[in-house]
Order: sequence, then C-alpha cells, then structure tokens
Amino acid sequence: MPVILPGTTPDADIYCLTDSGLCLGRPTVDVVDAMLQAGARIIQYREKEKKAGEMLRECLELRRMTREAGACFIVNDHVDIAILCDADGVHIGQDDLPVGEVRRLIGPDRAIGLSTHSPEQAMAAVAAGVDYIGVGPIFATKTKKDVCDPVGYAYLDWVVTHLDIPFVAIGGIKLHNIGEVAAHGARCCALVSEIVGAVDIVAQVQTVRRAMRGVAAAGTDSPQAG
Ligand code: TZP
Ligand code: MG
Repeated sequence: MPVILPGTTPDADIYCLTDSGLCLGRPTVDVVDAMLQAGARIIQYREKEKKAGEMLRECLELRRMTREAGACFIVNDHVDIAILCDADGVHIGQDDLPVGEVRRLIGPDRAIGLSTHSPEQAMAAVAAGVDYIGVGPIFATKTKKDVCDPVGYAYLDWVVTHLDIPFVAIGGIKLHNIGEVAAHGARCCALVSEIVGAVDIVAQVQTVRRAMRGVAAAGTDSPQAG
C-alpha cells in the first residue's frame, strides 16, 4: 500500500496523533482503535514520556491495527522504532537528526515529515527531500512543550501559495476553527487534544472530519464513510 501523505487523500482529512497525557487515562491502543473505527486514515504515535521498550510494544500493535485498517502509521521522533515496527514514516522536528541522516537510516520507501514554522524552514525542508511538512503552530497550543509562537494564517497562506509539497496544518486546531483552516487551503489538519481528549473519540473524529469537509457539524446529515 502506498503511503498516504497529508493532503493527498481525495477528500480533505484529519491527521490524528496520540498523547497519553491527554487521553483521559485510556490505553493508547484503545484510543487509536477508536480513531480507526471512525475512519481516520493517518495516525501518528507521539509519546514524549514513555520508555523505548513500551513505545516499541505499542507501535508494533498499532502497526498491526493500522495495516489492517489500511491507514498510514507514522512514528514521531524515534527513527529506530519506526524501522523496527515497519511504520510508513517518521515525523521529526527542527532540532532532531538532520533530514539526510534520517533518510540514510530509514531508506527511500518510508516517508519523512518535518515540522516547519517559517517559509525559510519550509524551503529548506523541500531542498532536503522530505515527503511532507508540518505547518504551524497555527494557533496557540498547550499540548506541545517549548513550542514557538503561533504562526497564524500568514505562514499557512504562504505554503498554500508557494509550495506543492504535501503538508499538514497543526497547532490549536479545534472543531470550531477547522473549517476556517481548511478554507485557507489546508487539505490535512492535525489535532491532538481535540481528539484524544474527547469522551467519545469515534463521534469526535467523525464530527471533526465532517466539519473540515464543510458539512455543518451539528447537522443531521449521515456520517461520511471512511
Ligand atoms: N506541533 C506543533 S503544535 C503541536 C505539535 C505536535 C501540538 C498540537 O496539539 P493541539 O492539542 O492540537 O493544539
Ligand atoms: Mg521531535
């Protein structure tokens, strides 16, 4: 199965991330199971506090589940775990290993995503050969520690206008603003707290996906398939 990259699905869609600190004490496997049940197509494992052994065990299980569901599975930060669990890709930040070194480790067939916060970083990411970029934080967020100031719509608009590379908008995206982010041209939006913090994750993923696709969130329309 080819890797599903942000912004390359036929319909605008969301990108779900794990965060065991925000998921109301539920096991990460159950959280991802709910995301997949709701039709999520891209899952990123992003755990900042767990030990490597636990992360690998969880990633092996999530890889099995995402493969069965036909969803893309990306591991944040940990190139070794991404390789060991046969993830579709790895997502790194500006202060992580250089893209060229990550490519050497991960090979040509797995995707590399890189978080960017400015046009300069985006152009450097393209030149370095990443497969997609993160664009944000669009709004203020408490989810990420040592996060930079929000980039607002200015940087998102610049990416939409100037680049062809797949990208995912991230940071402070919620049900109430995802339609506006999509209207600015984001075809893929990443949400952490708005999804993992929901009591009913299945319903929340479906509602947020509908909102992104321009269907009234509170409407009586039938849920869209996968
Ligand atoms: N990268 C930029 S902002 C962010 C990450 C991982 C956190 C986004 O979390 P939330 O809860 O959707 O604002
Ligand atoms: Mg990182």
